[in-house]
Amino acid sequence: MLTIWGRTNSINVQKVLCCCDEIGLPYTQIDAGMAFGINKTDDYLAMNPNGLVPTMSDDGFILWESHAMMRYLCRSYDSDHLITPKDEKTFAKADQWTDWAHTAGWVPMRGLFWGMVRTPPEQRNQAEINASIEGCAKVFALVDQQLSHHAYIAGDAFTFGDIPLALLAHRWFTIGIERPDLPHFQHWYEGIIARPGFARHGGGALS
Ligand SMILES: N[C@@H](CCC(=O)N[C@@H](CS)C(=O)NCC(=O)O)C(=O)O
Repeated sequence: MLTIWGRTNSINVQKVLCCCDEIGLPYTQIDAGMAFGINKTDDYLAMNPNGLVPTMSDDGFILWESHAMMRYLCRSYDSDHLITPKDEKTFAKADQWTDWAHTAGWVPMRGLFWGMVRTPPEQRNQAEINASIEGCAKVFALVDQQLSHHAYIAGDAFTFGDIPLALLAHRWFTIGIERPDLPHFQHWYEGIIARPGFARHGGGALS
């Protein structure tokens, strides 16, 4: 029995939920974090001493860090290889882009997301938001270039590596800003947002 703690508007929780939905894996989701609380309680901290979401229990096996959770779920449960490449090199490419979404993609997106979605208009710092837009445009240009050669980020098939990037893309294309034209990135995003497994938790309104 799989239990996932974390509010459904968190990008890191969404990565894990999208992964389960794409694999067709049943789970129980429990709201936790921000307004829901729970993540600072002793019971929660005993599972995840960081006090962050998501956290997962697989029949008592506790795991945190969204990317470690995605890899665990893919390797343990995706025996049909729906989103988990059989080939180690393709797996490594999917893994590379998954971590890149954290280390390169989220850095500028965090400023844009918090500035535009979680800050009231009268309190926004437009200079910081503009710098975040510029940063996002730079990293997404790199993704656009990759997607000019391949249908998906790790090659010709959809993999778990597309999930973190598509969650960033959803924020990029949904937040009301002026964006440079990145046609391959946009085309790829439109294909992914149409996938029921992704759209259920990855395609909603931002909050
Ligand atoms: N590297 C961690 C980051 C976890 C993280 O920063 N989670 C945020 C939500 S995206 C959080 O717990 N924020 C506090 C809260 O929701 O109360 C992961 O990928 O799981």
